[in-house]
Amino acid sequence: MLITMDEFTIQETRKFPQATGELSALLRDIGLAGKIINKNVRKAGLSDILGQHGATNVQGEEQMKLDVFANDTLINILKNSTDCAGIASEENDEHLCYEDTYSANSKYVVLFDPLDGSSNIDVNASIGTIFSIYRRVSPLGQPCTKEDFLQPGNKLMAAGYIIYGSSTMMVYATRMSVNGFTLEPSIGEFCLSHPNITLPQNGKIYSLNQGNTNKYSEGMQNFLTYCMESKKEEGRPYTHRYIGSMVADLHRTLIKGGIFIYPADKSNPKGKLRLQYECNPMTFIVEAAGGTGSDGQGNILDIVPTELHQRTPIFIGSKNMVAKALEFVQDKVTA
Ligand code: AHM
Ligand code: MG
Repeated sequence: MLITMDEFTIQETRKFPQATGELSALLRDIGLAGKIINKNVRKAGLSDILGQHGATNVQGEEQMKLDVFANDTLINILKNSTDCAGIASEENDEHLCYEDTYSANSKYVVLFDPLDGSSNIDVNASIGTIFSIYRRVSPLGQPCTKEDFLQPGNKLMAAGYIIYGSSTMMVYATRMSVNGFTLEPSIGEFCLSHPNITLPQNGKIYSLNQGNTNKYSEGMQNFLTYCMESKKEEGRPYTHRYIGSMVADLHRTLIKGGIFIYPADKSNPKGKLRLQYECNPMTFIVEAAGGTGSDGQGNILDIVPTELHQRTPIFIGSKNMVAKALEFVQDKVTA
């Protein structure tokens, strides 16, 4: 029998008598935004016919770039939801507080990357929305503050992503578990398809932009040599897979095991990916599934952010593979 994401979330919430249902409501709102974004992502290849960004279609609607559309959709749905005090988005320079009375009294803030991997739209590869939910630290009844968004990942209440792939899935994690829900298009509901996702401790896939090898540190280059070395009894050489869309690469890592790396390199001494919008939520999900995430020195989730858009190197995935990579790069993460 199908269990919808809403049914599942409510059942889980009932296990905690003190729960108010606000977190479930937020997850439902993010799921709704995901369905609306999905509807437009599915039409992306028709943009030449429907009109490019800025053009007006036959219904008189202005066509928007998909990442702008995704950002606006999340901002508006969370504003209307009244369960969210404010948001921060990879697309906006500053955080945004919802100042109506309901929102000001709500205890959660949401951070998101509305459409990650958007350079993959042109080639019809998977892209995704990544989100994080924190309990605010500012007093209820007042507008949220920047401090609410500068909390370390170890304070996350929930995090997840929606992947617009060969099917559309929403995966979210709480401290208890990670569960995946596939969109059933005929009823427009996310339905439980991947209960209790657990990441294998070992993996055979390494995932990174190998084209950047010359820019990597010596430790990273030695790790790549280790991955490619022939040692049949240890399952090497490993397989290399890289889509260049973090949600897609992490989704595969979560299901099959492996390691995903975006290290520091000569062009990006702090790495490329964003701590709050990409690395924290993904590490929270992967940890809840039994894996781990590091910046090369320590756990990603322990980094106390100082800026909204800060970047970090990331080594994330199966515990044993991450530990092995760190043996090569520890103390040598800067290229
Ligand atoms: P974006 O937020 O501008 O889409 O960039 C993030 C993306 C990730 O999805 C992906 O892991 C990474 O950039 C790929 O970068 P590169 O092309 O340097 O390998
Ligand atoms: Mg991104």
